[in-house]
Amino acid sequence: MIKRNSCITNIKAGYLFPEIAKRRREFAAAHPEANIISLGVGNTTEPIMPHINAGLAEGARRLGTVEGYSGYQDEGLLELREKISAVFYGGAFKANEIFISDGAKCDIGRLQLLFGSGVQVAVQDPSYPVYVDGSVLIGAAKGWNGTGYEGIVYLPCTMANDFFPDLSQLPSNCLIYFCSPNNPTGAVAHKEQLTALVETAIRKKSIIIFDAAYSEFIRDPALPKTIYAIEGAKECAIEVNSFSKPAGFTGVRLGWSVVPLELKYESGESVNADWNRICSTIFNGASNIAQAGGLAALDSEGQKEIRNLTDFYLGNAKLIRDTLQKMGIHCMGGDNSPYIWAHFPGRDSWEVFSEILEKCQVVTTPGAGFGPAGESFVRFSAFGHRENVEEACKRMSLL
Ligand code: PGU
Repeated sequence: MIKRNSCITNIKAGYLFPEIAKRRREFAAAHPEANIISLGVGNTTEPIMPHINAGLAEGARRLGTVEGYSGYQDEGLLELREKISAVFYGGAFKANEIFISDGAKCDIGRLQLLFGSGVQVAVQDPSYPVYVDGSVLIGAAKGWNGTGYEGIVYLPCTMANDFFPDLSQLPSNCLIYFCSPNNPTGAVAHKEQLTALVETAIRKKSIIIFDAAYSEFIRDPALPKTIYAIEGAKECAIEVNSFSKPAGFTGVRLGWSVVPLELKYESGESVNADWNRICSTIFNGASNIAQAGGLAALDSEGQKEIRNLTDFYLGNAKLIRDTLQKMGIHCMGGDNSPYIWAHFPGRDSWEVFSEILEKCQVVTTPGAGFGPAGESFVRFSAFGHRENVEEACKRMSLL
């Protein structure tokens, strides 16, 4: 028989969020009377707003007409790529530098095909699990050594360094995953920090994959919403982003990646050309209905709806943060990000997860699931109906 892919054998545990769902199911089975509230996985809960929803509906309607019908569109609708460049990057990119995807997670997985199994990967620790697990799946990271995977450089982001890594630890010629606003810590890197990141990447001949999936939650105008706000970033960074969280498209599936024409490998060859080759080979584009919704999300009415929706989730985040702070729990995030990163000094994060589930019937995400430096933290997600968030806060404050 064919042997199992050894990269899959190297994966230590199941993907974090299904594991949490499993523990929730087990708890529900043992306590059928419990009214469980999830502040665990960052999954949107509010209906898609009317103007954006009308865009989706109109996209579906047009497919049923001769004039409006469309089929494959490999790199995505030209109009959508141009609009993304205009709305998010002040027109700094040509349409052929913007690739429409079915979401940031899917692109994060595919992007590693550009660099293969020989690349050294560095991640913020803690980080969104897909960066590390995706690296293991492609063979860039190897076996589990008890605290982390061999081949991954973990850059601790802790209270001691204000959740920004020590860049002197960054190896040369590596792929750096960087997420801001950060999942899970909620920290948002400021301009000087991102400038240092870009300068270090250029000096160390490395490439950044910048995950900006939560950029629309930034309210402080001094905080950069994109890595391309930093001079030099076009030479060293790919950016992934998504309509999932700001427009409620977690189930619709629409995102994009920016691969600048200036970005080159050591050999001088174009990363953009290879990404085009990969996408046209193993990805046939995002749904054209989703893209019609994306266009509606980017006009002025859609932008207002995004602002309202992200304001709503930020309102939830404030409720959670205020509750935890009143309880004397030190926490980060929740002001320019939908995640609150709460510290339980000296505690095992899975144990805290279980305690909150048992005593409050509230699901969270244990910090250790995001990397070794996540131990003794728990992540609270602000995605939820307001009445559920209020009820969860009420139960927690009685703890
Ligand atoms: N990037 C970051 C940093 C994320 O936190 C998430 C979702 C994504 C990308 C996914 O974006 P899509 O465009 O929808 O693909 N993180 C959530 C959901 C869990 C998951 O497995 O994606 C979370 O709870 O962390």
